[in-house]
Amino acid sequence: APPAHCWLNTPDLFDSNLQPRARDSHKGSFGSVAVIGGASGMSGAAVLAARAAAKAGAGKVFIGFLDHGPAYDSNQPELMCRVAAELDLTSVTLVVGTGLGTSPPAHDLLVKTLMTPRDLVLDADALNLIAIEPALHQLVAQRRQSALHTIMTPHPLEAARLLGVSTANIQSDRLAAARRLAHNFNAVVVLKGAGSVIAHPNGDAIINPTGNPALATGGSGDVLSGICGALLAQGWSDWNAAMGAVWLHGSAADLLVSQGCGPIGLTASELIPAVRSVFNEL
Ligand code: NPW
Ligand code: AMP
Ligand code: MG
Repeated sequence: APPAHCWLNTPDLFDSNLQPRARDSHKGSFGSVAVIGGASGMSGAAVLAARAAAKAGAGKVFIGFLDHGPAYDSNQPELMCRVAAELDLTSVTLVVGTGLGTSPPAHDLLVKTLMTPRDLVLDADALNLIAIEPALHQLVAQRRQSALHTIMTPHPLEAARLLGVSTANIQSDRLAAARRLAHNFNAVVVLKGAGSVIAHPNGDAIINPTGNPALATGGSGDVLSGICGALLAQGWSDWNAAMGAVWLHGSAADLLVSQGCGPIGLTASELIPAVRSVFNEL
């Protein structure tokens, strides 16, 4: 095998995707995202991912709540809120796991999405369910053979669950852990945390320099998964979408801290419009 490489993340790595919008473009030009998650008590996680997908440029955004959720998002009524079982998955990019829980219905929804031939972001409880049930590993790993894009976004504890090791073990060699996950699951992996590592199944890896401890707040990972979904929906590869999303997410937090909105007390909701600002400046 050729030697694997490691880079620092900069927009130069994904600027081939930064084309101006064509004058005759329409919402269909920018894809649709469906966020599947939001079990009772964690609806907000799915809402955050969906709002982020919309502000990162997806043409249309749906939420499929696990069982029941709000009829619409009064802060962002353009989101289309459904029950997951009623979503048409045939032409959407899927973001699965934010606030999904690990109940039997959550498991069944995850299996359904893994078997849907659409690009996919796996976060949070989707990762926890995969960690619990090794039979799901193969469903993830075989997707790449069908040219489907897959991004997994574990934080260190989720990565530890997936690899069956301790969080300390993950953190002691983050580059190796991210590469091992990408290899095992045949997917692009974002190992989150200070200096997020993006790993490709071929062994290549990217370390992200943007972001700061303002991001250490509930929901910030849910925002990241929504951005990943939006970039996939806009036609970016999983590799470029992962590096673009992580760079934008961190840069948005850096911008907000420079404006006095952190590091103390930045909320995940506030991150979302800043992601849009940073993206439009690129
Ligand atoms: P500790 O405390 O150090 O032992 P969990 P979750 C560790 C949803 N959410 N470096 C750390 O462990 C999610 O989408 C809903 C080192 C931390 O306590 C999920 O579906 C929200 N360690 C569900 O909740 C907003 C690190 O992991 C533990 C680390 C559960 O997700 C919140 C947490 O992991 C949330 O997003 C790091 N960089 N990062 C909503 N508004 O509805 C994390 N850890 O137990 O998997 O719980 O991440 O909160
Ligand atoms: P989650 O734990 O799923 O909510 O994800 C947290 C998000 O915030 C991930 O994108 C992390 O990379 C990011 N994050 C958390 N803490 C830090 C930190 N100290 N520096 C930079 N990014 C962080
Ligand atoms: Mg999370």
